[in-house]
Amino acid sequence: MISSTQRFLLSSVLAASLVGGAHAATPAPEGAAVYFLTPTDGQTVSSPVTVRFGLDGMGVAPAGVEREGTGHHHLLVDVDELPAMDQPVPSDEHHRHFGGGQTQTSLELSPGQHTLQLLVGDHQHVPHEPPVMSEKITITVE
Ligand SMILES: [Cu+2]
Repeated sequence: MISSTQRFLLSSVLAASLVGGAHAATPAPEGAAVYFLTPTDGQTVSSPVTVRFGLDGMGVAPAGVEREGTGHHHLLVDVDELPAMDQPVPSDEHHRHFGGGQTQTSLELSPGQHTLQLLVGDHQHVPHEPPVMSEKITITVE
């Protein structure tokens, strides 16, 4: 975890590096946080897994709707290397978009260990600045 001071410094550096660039990142509301309501880290579950997304300090809006202080959820499944934070989140079986504004899903997973992580994207599926991202949790599917 990084402190809010580090976060602020990081934001400033990133913001400065964007000055003059064509792309302006969507700012994350101060204190915004995303996390898993279910399942919890280390939990053993059976498939399909009900995954519930928790979001504090900002709102959910469908993809394509530009509204300050909002975004939509992306669920990263078994992703080791995070996607680029200045581009739209990829869309494939490892990067699931919830562009309708959904806050939960039913996920089919094979038996064994899997990792899950949440990443909020703006109206264009691009992470906020700084990114609003959950911890990565590991679950075991029976
Ligand atoms: Cu998206």
